[in-house]
Amino acid sequence: MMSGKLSRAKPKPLALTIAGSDSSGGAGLQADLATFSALGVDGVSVIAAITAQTQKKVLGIDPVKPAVVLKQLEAVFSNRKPKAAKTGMLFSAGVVECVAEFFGGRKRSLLVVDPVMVSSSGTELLRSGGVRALKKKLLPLAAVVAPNVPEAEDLVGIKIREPEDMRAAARSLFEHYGCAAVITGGHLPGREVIEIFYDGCEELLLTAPRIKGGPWHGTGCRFTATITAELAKGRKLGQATVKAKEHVANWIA
Ligand code: PXL
Repeated sequence: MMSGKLSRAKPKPLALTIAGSDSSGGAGLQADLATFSALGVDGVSVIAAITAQTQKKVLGIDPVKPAVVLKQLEAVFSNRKPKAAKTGMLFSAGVVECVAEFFGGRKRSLLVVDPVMVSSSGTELLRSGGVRALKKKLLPLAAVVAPNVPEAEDLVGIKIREPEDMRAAARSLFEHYGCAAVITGGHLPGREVIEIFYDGCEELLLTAPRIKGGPWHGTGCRFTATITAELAKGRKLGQATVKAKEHVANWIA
């Protein structure tokens, strides 16, 4: 007979990704869940679009109906609640609106918005109506938005040529939408890759040497998935962003 107290392992924090499936496994939902797992965080997922792709090319995209996205969200939240969530490829205005309505009706969640618009191979992953819905409905609910340079140009409406422009874009996103912003600078030329974080109080400039051989499929997803995982663990946004930069550099290396 056993005696004494049973010691229960503390459950890991839980994080949610709402994103597109990437059949190549390099980006999207698969990259997000792999990142959560690598960082010691349990993951749950909502499939917002289905892509057929190789590492080099998107061969096809199938949308997922907003009602199906909503059902998955309800199923996830009927169980253990995620401590933080991220959005990735949402593809249609209908799905963006459905996600925004779902989170708008809950008390402010830790929501990381990766405004995925175009794949690294150049395919559109968010329709133009989706960009409008993202700006109007989803960004005002976000804790942080993390665009790359072309996405930030689209969201803010300025041309980004140098780190000073990234700073201006981060400030503009904060002023327009009330959320923190991280602009990832991998698209700008230079031997260093720079990220700028701004949350209304703190500004961080993060740099790391560029690793030759890019563009790297899935770095944006892994960057924002790390921020989400670290938020789920209870880390503050600025520190979660520092961790994300480290994690992605290690992953590429
Ligand atoms: O890296 C952006 C991204 C996000 N989500 C999915 C993708 C990609 C890039 O290809 O396929 C599903």
